[in-house]
Amino acid sequence: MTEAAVQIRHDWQPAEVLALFELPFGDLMLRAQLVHRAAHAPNTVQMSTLLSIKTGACPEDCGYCPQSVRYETGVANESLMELARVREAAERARAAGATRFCMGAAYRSPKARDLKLIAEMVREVRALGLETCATLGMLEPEQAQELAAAGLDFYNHNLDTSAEFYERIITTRTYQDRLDTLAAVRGAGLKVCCGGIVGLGESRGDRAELLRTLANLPEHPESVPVNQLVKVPGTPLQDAAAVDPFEFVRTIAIARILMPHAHVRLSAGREAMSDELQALCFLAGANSIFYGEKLLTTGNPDVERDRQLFERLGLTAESRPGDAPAVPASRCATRGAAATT
Ligand code: SAM
Ligand code: DTB
Ligand code: SF4
Repeated sequence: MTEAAVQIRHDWQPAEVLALFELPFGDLMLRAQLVHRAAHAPNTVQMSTLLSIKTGACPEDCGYCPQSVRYETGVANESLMELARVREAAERARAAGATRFCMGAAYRSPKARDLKLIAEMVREVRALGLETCATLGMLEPEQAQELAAAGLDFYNHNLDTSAEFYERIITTRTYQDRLDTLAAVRGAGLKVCCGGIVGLGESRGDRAELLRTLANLPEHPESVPVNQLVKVPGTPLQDAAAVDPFEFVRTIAIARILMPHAHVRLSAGREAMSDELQALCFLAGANSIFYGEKLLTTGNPDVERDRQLFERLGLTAESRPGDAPAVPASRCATRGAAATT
């Protein structure tokens, strides 16, 4: 029965996704759990730490973002961080237990000179044994290839919301620009991290369309961050209406059902969530978090609160790929032998 729960499809229809949103909550949670348990170890959570390597003064007008130059949000602008400081932050993240280090920059797209410096950062972070992720705005295919050559594992670029609602939130780049960047990232052989935000004033239909667009990409993103809007004073969305927390959980559950093998990340917004709400998100199939007390410019639960939450829920951190065998030891021997022949 659980095997049948996992369907890898790229032809989801709008009505099918909306029908999932309209299921009784318990029925939806059961479906999400069946998919989750068939596709993943049920109680492990992947942990990524974020670092803003270039902060503020972004020319884009994303209505949710504290780093846009257009809004007075009190974020201090900082130029590209020095390599040594990035390495130190990555070492701290690793020591705290993160397995992936995500470097974010407030760019529309990276300039050639900066991309070279960031490629260096990727090499250094990778040498520490961490997975690497970057989010630098739009990329051309050659830029994606340059990052891949430096050993970048993942590139984060979100669709944020449905194509239709998108232009109410961002006017300085199009939905198609985002899809083109995702194609460039895939084309370079990078893993894709792509998701969106709940709470922008979008409808349930928009949430359904976001998830449908993600699932109907030629390949499912390996990582799907589901952010709850962090309402930052000074941004156009500072007073956006809160979304029913159960609707947020439903969004996670449907991301899990539509993209069975993806890591679905319970992303921004955790600081404002109760432990109980986070637990429901994990039950719905979330199996990744941002770990460490800061996102890019806003807060995140501190490490101690997360440690306690994991302990109370019986969750453990997912090990770094290659660190510990994901298959029983008996089968590892065969694998090892095969690798030497
Ligand atoms: N500048 C790059 C870009 O936009 O592609 C990379 C960094 S940008 C901050 C990465 C993502 O963070 C956005 O696409 C958005 O989904 C998310 N984000 C930004 N501000 C947020 C907020 N206030 N609440 C929730 N998510 C947010
Ligand atoms: C993503 O989906 N969420 C992260 C990451 N990708 C780069 C960013 C969240 C940012 C929240 C607002 C801030 O801290 O500035
Ligand atoms: Fe700039 Fe990214 Fe923020 Fe948009 S989300 S304003 S592109 S930093």
